[in-house]
Amino acid sequence: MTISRLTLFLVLLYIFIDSSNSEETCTPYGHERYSSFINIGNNYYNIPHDNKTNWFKAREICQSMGADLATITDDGQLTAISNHLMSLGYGANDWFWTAGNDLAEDNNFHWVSNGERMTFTKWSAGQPFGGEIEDCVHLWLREGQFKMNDWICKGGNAYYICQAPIPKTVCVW
Ligand SMILES: [Ca+2]
Ligand SMILES: [Ca+2]
Repeated sequence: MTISRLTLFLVLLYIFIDSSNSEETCTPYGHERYSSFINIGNNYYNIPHDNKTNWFKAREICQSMGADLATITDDGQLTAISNHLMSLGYGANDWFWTAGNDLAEDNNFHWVSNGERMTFTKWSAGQPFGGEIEDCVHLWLREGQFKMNDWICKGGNAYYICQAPIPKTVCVW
């Protein structure tokens, strides 16, 4: 009896591992591939390298992963993200959306992910300077580090940083 239970356990374990690794589980939903959130600093991020879009669409994509645009609340986290992006070869022309915005009230920046005010900011020189035209915050490489800039939410296409509370792997298009 013990052996047959062990066999049953191993079979179920095999099925579980097989289904979690199989590419087939992505297919029924029309997704193309798996993509993992990786640990950077104290959080988990997914930074698609093959897609640029506007801020709203970027948020939709992050939310479809059970995540949201990145909420960067201290200098250590920004530095970790910045170092990661630079290690991948991203430079001055690669911009990355975050959850930061002043859509509701000009020059009063909040994180759309949790509704909290942006108490930590690290603007690049001369920013924010977008008034009512530039309301969404992205990172760009300025003065040797990825820093913040307000930019046109719907007019501009950029990469985006999705953040999840736990490590996970998701199906993406
Ligand atoms: Ca603004
Ligand atoms: Ca700006």
